[in-house]
Amino acid sequence: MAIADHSLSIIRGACGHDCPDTCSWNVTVQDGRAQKLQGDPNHPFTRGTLCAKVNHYLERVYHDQRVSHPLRRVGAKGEGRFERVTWDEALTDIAARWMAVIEETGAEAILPYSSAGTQGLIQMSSLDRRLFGLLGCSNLERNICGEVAGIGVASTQGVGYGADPEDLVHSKYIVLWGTNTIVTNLHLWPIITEARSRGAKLVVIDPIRTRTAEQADWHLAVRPGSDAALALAMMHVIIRDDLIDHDYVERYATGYAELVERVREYSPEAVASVVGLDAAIIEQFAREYATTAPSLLRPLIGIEHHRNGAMMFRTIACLPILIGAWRQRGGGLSRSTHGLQFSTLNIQGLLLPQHHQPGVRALNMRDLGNDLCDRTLSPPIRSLCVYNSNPAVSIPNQQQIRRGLRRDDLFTVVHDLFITETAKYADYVLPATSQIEHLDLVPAWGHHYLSLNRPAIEPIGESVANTEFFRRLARAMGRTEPWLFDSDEQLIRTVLNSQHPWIAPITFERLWDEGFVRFNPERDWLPFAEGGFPTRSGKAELYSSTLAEQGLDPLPSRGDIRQAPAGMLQLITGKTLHFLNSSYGHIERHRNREGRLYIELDAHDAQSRNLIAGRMVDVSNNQGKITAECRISTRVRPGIAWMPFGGLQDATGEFVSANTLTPEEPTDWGGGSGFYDTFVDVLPTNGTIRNDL
Ligand SMILES: Nc1nc2c(c(=O)[nH]1)N[C@H]1C(S)=C(S)[C@@H](COP(=O)(O)OP(=O)(O)OC[C@H]3O[C@@H](n4cnc5c(=O)[nH]c(N)nc54)[C@H](O)[C@@H]3O)O[C@H]1N2
Ligand SMILES: Nc1nc2c(c(=O)[nH]1)N[C@H]1C(S)=C(S)[C@@H](COP(=O)(O)OP(=O)(O)OC[C@H]3O[C@@H](n4cnc5c(=O)[nH]c(N)nc54)[C@H](O)[C@@H]3O)O[C@H]1N2
Ligand code: SF4
Ligand SMILES: [Mo]
Repeated sequence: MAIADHSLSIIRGACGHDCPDTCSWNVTVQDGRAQKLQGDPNHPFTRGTLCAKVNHYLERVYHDQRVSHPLRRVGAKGEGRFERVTWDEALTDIAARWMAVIEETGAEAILPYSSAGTQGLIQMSSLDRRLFGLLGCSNLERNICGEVAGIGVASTQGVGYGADPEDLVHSKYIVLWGTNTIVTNLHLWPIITEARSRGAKLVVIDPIRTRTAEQADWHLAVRPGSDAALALAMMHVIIRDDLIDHDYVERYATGYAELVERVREYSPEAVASVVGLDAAIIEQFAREYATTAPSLLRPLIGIEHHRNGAMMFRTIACLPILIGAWRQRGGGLSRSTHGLQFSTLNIQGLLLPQHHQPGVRALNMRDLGNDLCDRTLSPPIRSLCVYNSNPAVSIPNQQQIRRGLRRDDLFTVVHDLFITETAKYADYVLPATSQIEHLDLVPAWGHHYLSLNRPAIEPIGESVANTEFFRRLARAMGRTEPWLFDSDEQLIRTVLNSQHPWIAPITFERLWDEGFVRFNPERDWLPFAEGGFPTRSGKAELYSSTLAEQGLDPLPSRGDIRQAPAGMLQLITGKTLHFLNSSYGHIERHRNREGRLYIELDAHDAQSRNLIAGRMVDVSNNQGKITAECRISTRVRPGIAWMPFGGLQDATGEFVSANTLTPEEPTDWGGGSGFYDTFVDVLPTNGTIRNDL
């Protein structure tokens, strides 16, 4: 008789959520069940702590609402009623329907729809891209997060990344520019705290007095979308007062003379009302920034969600060049490390683009609602395969998305851990594994460590990892190409098989033993201390001929700053402490912490609309309407309202998303979404209020 193994084992892993921190963790397992999940104290960046969400990750893993076997719809679309089926039944039907679609209208009528629900590399993008690429399904432009910021910065400095975030510890002047670090990038905070203990000043630029702004030495509550105007006024002061590093600019930048002309009109007085700060404050900020060394700018993603998002990032990126801040450790600009990590890995080997069908159309993920409802689209979208994303919550123009998802002639397949708002509309819901049930390689966008996530427990029920889901689909469709069936370990070994000097010493075995490895071993690395900007001119482009060729403004500019129509408020819909994007909203602990759906606004704005704190209000525009609890605070600038993004129950008990109110309008370039340029009326509501939520 076999003796049961009651011994404890500790398995190393890493968080796969869409978050810059990529924390390392240890999972304690006994009798096949995970007992504890704790931060790994050995990780130099995440240092043994997790966060308000993932401290309770095992509740998510073992949640009784986990989808544990394949489900087929029995109710109406959106109702969320399903019956249990076998994997074989589901796969046979999906394969048959897809082959019929391909036969009748071509594979472009199938749209794979995914985001970064897990940002582990092979579960995010590997066999899915190979299979859908081979079939010739529509491509998806995944531009909802980070693309605009990256491309905006790159139009100035050639790439979207900058200084190593760990180098912030050497800074003497840190500007958190439209990023709520304590909520969204928690593990950077101890580094900032250490820099402050060594004398650094912390400035936060945000229209909202966030948790991070509250902790700052100086909070500049700018008007939304005005950051490029602020940066131009700073450049005006820097040039006027000759705080320029002329040697750096002459050697490593191009377009200085044109920039001097451009910023002439942007005096602090001229932009004060646009930016919403006194001219004297702008003067002081510009001078402090330019005369304290090393000074470092830290934008992350947040401000790309404006219509002038790319231009704001491009313009901000000009500042460190003018003052030569790149020369010093702890100086320059530090944002996502995503591009740096990806440029060292063998991504082509993972995706195998040589096997994809050529000339296939690409649809932007932002436009899902209109694309689903567009009967003139040729071919129309006849099937949707959703994984790693929850568009019925996170994408603008919700009403239109839901109208599209309700279409009787749309065949929708969703692979997720839970019956998400999107899954409620699916014909099939298939069970996905959590991070402690599958293997993955996890790059980070907030630091320079690459982590291996080892599975700690067997998959719950009949759930399968994304890679296995796509192997099964390929088999059901009769495909036999061996590279559609590579194992998870093979895929990771492929992506590590790169000649880049920074990655070359990292092997699968080393990651298995050590859990994480610093991918950039050069501790003294400074990206642009001696120029080396990888632009077309080889210099930092204060004037960009590439932008000119695209019909865009070649010089930094304030961009198109949207103004609220009379009587309306600008609605910013952001991230919260206890949710991770559209995730965690259905879990009691997290929902209780965030409370009922609310909108927060300034006392004068509330008074002039007869709004009372704690009462329900109707928040509406021509996109739709949401009923939310009114909160009145001094955190938000007059003229602005703030509402959490992600799933919360409204006054009627429905899960609603702030994206009911956001339009699909694109950013200036980079293909993103101007979510935060949303304008709403807020009025008292007479609707019924449920108090038992
Ligand atoms: N109004 C407004 N809208 C926004 C934003 C905002 O600030 N305001 N932010 C935008 C941004 S920056 C982003 S990144 C998006 C994010 O929006 P979403 O894409 O909705 O992000 P997540 O909640 O991270 O993940 C989506 C889904 O992936 C699932 N998932 C997790 N792991 C796996 C897995 O291994 N396999 C499978 N198949 N599924 C998995 C999760 O359960 C979840 O349902 O939202 C955007 N939308
Ligand atoms: N707890 C938690 N952490 C998360 C997430 C989450 O949902 N919850 N999501 C993750 C994801 S996907 C991402 S992309 C990152 C995003 O992380 P961040 O880049 O920090 O992004 P946001 O929270 O979208 O926006 C940051 C701040 O920008 C401010 N802001 C809005 N408009 C403007 C403006 O015009 N100018 C200025 N200066 N500020 C403005 C907002 O008020 C907000 O406080 O966070 C990640 N981390
Ligand atoms: S969500 Fe972010 S902060 Fe929380 S554990 Fe995961 S990587 Fe760390
Ligand atoms: Mo994001």
